Amino acid sequence: MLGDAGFDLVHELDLACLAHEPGTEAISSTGSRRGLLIANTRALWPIFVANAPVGTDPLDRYTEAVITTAFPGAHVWFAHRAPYLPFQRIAVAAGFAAMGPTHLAIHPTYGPWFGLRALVGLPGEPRAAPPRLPAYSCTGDCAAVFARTTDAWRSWLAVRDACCIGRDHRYSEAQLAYHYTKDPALLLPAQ
Ligand code: B12
Repeated sequence: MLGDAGFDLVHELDLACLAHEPGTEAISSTGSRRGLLIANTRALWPIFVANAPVGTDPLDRYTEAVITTAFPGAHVWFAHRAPYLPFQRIAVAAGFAAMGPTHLAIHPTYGPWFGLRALVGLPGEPRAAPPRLPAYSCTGDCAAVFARTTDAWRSWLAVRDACCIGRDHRYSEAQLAYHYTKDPALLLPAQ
């Protein structure tokens, strides 16, 4: 169901792995151990565009509607909701991604081309220990691009483009432009 709605990356974790991660006290205080980290690749874009709710913050509201419907009664923390949880560090502690020299979390297959959306705490024991990451061999070429960032969103896009991992999974131009600008016109059907 989550995959059909565009949230195609679901990573099991033992929430105990966050015990020493600053800023995650709200998670440990629930006592839940079985966690799911929910993310998306570019697969989300066409599904979201076809189902985007009208009004402000459509992606946030779409995300909340899908995930709360999928896990009724569960603890759910959304990456977009303040007070923000440190989702990048959660992704690293969970074995989902490694922290790159650009402070972007890098997935071994998708590189920087994913969005972290939510963490779900379920009842019961964790299903699997966090898996070891496949070797992530970083050329470090991105660091120079990161050092040149400005207020222009294209300069931040250049940081993602400089990552040596996951280039085949780059977002479409429309998805990219939407994530950086939130321009609602990008959600309208092509004329
Ligand atoms: C607030 C926020 C922002 C703010 C402020 C960031 C800041 N430095 O203060 C703004 C709007 C500027 C921002 C921008 C971007 N962000 Co941002 N942001 C967040 C958010 C919602 C909360 C961060 C936070 O305060 N965490 C809580 C604190 C306690 O944890 P922390 O580990 O100390 O957090 C620090 C880092 O997360 C860092 N940070 C946040 N965003 C980014 C992006 C980059 C490139 C860098 C270097 C650092 C950074 O700033 C935090 C405070 O110092 C997170 C989602 C989340 N809940 O983590 C996304 C998140 C970190 N952002 C993300 C991204 C991709 C970006 C952008 C690159 C593009 C975008 N918006 O799609 C841009 C880059 C900058 C730009 N100018 O275009 C992704 C990172 C994915 C990844 N692979 O690592 C996240 C996880 C959102 C997601 N849905 O996946 N972001």
